[in-house]
Order: sequence, then C-alpha cells, then structure tokens
Amino acid sequence: MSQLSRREFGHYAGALALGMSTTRALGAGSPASEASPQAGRSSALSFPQGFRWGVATSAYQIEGAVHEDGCGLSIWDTYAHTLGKIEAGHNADVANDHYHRYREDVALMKELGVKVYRFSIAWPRIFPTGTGSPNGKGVDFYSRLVDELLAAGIEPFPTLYHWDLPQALQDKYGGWQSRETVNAFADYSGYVARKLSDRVSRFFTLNEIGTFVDRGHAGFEVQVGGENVPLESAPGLRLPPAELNQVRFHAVLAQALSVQAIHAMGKKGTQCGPADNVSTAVPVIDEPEHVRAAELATRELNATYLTVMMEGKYPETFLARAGKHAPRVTDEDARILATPVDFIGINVYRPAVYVLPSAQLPGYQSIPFNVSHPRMQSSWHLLGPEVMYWAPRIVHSLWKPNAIYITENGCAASDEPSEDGAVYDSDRNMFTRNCLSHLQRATAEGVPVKGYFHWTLMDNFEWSAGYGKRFGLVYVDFKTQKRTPKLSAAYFREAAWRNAVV
Ligand code: BGP
Repeated sequence: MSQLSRREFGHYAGALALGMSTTRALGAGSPASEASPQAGRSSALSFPQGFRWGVATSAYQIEGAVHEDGCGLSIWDTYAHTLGKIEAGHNADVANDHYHRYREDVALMKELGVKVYRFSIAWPRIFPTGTGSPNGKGVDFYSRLVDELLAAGIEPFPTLYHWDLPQALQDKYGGWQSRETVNAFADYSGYVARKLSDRVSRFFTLNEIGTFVDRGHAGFEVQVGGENVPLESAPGLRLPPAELNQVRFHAVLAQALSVQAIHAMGKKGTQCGPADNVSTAVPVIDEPEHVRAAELATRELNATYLTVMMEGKYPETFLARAGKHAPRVTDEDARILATPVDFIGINVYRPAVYVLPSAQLPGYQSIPFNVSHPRMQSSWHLLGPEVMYWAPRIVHSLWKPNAIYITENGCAASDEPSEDGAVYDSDRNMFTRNCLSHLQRATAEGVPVKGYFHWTLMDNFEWSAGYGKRFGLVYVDFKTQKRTPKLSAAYFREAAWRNAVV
C-alpha cells in the first residue's frame, strides 16, 4: 500500500467505529514507513517537508510501577496519597502500567504514524533521593524505551522534568525553594545526557515551569464564569510573594543550568530547550497596531518564565512591579540565566487573553472573555484555536528562536465507548483540526515550527483530576488496560501521513 486513499480512510474510520482491535483498525501494512503522499509536493494545507508529527506523555501520568526497580518516592506520590487531594481518591500507582507495557505502547504509536515521541524521565527512577548514586535499573528502563522507539522509526524527545520531584529533595531542602535543588537538577540532567545522548539528540529540560510552580506553591486559581476555581498541585504549598518569586527564579535558573550540563555532558551537538506553556495574548484584529499590542502583552504575561528564559534577564517592568518581593539573584546566577537555548517547546491549549491596542501604558488593553465564550471540557480550557497561529508567530517575532516545537496541544473530552465499541470524540477531532489549520498558517508564513506533539497518546492519570479527565487519542480502560484508538486517532494518523490538515 503506497498511500491511504480517502476511501481507505473512510473504511479505517469505519473499522474504528466497528470496535475492531487496534491493530486491525489502524490497518495492516501500515504506511508509516513509506513516503508520505505529500512529500515533495506543495498544497495550500501542507506542512513543510520534514515536519515532525508526534505525541507527548509524561512519566508520572502513565508509567505506574512507582516503587519498582528501586524507584524513589516523588512529591506526586506523597500528594496523590494525601486524603482529598485527587478526585475520587485516585492515585498513579498503576496508571497505564506503561512501565511494563512500553513495547505495546510503542507499537501503538507506530500504528498511529507517530514519528517523534515526547516522554518524560522520572528523576526518582534515576536518582531515588535526588542526588547521590544513580539507580542502574531506572536508567535501563529509559535506555530500553529509547531502543524500542528507534527500532520503530520514532525519534525520542525526552523531557527531564515533568513535575515528579524526588520527595527527598522536598524534605531536605524544601524542593524548588532551595538553590540546592537547582544544582541537583543540573547534575541529574548531565548524567542523563551522558547516558542517552548516543541515541537521543534533543532533550526538553523542564515542562511548564509556570504550572508546577504556581499550582504547587501559590494555590493558583482560574476564573470560570465569574467564579474562582482552585487548581492545586504537589507539593501543595502557599508561599508569600517573595518566596514564590524565589521558587520561580530557581526553576528558570535550573533550566539554564540544565542546558549547560546537557551541552557539557552530552554527545557533541546534543540540543535542548524548555517546554513551556506560553501565555499568549491574541490580537482582536490581524493589523500591525493590534499585533504589537499582543506582542507587548505576551512578553509581560511571561515575564517570570519564558521571557526571562529567552532574554536571559528579568524585564525591568517586572522588577519594578515586584519591588521588594523581586527574586534575589547573585552575579554568578545572573550570568547562568543568560545561557541561550537551542530551541523552544511551547504547550498551546488556549489564548491567555484577547487584547486591543491602547494609547496608555503598557500599550495594550486586555479584554475579558465573554461569559458565553465556548470552552472544551476542562474548566480552564476556553476555546480559541487561533492561538495555535498566534503563539508561534508572536514567540518568533519576540525572540527569534532557531526552532519552535509545539510540545503539547489537545483537550479533555467526555469519551465513552459507544455501543459498537468505538469512541467518537467529535469534539477532540474538531479541536485538533482547527488547531492544525492555524498552525499550518504559521508554518506557511515561515514561522520555524519544526514539529507538533499532540497531548496526549492515551488517557492517563490527569493529576488532581485522577482518571476523570481523558485527553488521549487512544481510550484506556483502566480496569483491563485495553487501549482503543478513538476517532481522533484516525484523524491524527491521516494528517501525519499526508503531512497536511485533512
Ligand atoms: C499540561 C501538562 C500535562 C497535562 C495537560 C492537562 O499542563 O503538561 O501534563 O496534564 O496540561 O492539564 P490539566 O491536568 O490541568 O487539565
């Protein structure tokens, strides 16, 4: 089979609808290893040649086996086992049992046409107490996973920190409250780079610093229909402003020091950068004055995270606002902070805000979301697929990174198998197609987006929501661990195969 025709796609989607097994539904004789029908051809809806199609996951959300092979305790183990923290009293002790089923999951990705896979490495598997002697069995697991991926023709893109801090570092130093944790993270980063960079050429350092810092240390809240809804994460602290800013600083410093460690310890040419949930201001109109306002607002919204990571220092406006609560930065740390990244990953789910230009400082006016503004299933997830165009465009115009990856994009949906066994996630299909259309526009205009990782491969342990929120392209029955690709998996596979919006 040289390509998947429209008719075959229809048949394939129909097969999903008939609840056929994963392997049969996704088609024997997978085209994944053959040239894409779009390769070398241009079309109004195509992505650039060589565009990387992938999925993203994180260790704590899928692996399970939290006490196996010498794995240490993480702050998420503690948090998930604290009464009342996770919906329905769920925990991630087993999750998707990926630690034991990784071969099956890699085969599943291959069937989906995945070419790049962003997974995370659990720090407590490598250094059970955060520092000290490495745990060989933990390293072996990721080494086997990397081999399995490469054998399936999938390029591994590991993330070094997706929120599962070794509990020992929390107990000993107060976790990210301490500069000691920054050093420990750099040592761990360098060690992993040394072990894996013979087969891994790109690493992401930390995932969504703003999310784990603010939700874990500030009792973060989002506005939903006029009400404030708390979004809390491990370790569940509520720090005063100066201490919170110090945690924020330690996390961005850790990213800079991790880049240095990876460059120093990895094979020559190993590249790395953060995976950050950029807060994007979307202009109301695509017109220079409005776009300028959105750029100014985006730079300010990300002042303590992406802006400082890309510019190497805090914007003056932020320091003035923070006043006596500003982070304390030594001269040596200020120099470390200026370490350039090789690329950036941005997680893009929703617009942070819509803006209009303003003659008053700071040069833009944020407008509130209308009460009737549509949203996806998650309380925080206001719908605005055009952010998938504006986020990379604004990031590119502000900071000119060499390369941008969309490291996450996806949505939760109320997925349930229907009577015929198939999962018809029409809303996720709509969301993905719309996001991809806007992303395609960005690439067509020359914004250097090199790849797209859908969040996520399969339903998982969704942090404080437990197993109650499903984000996967693949449905997981957590009683049997059966994986069933949803309708959106068929969509993803076709888009990846054609390298185009379909
Ligand atoms: C990102 C995280 C993911 C995933 C997703 C959904 O913030 O990197 O790990 O959880 O968003 O988020 P939430 O659980 O808040 O709905």
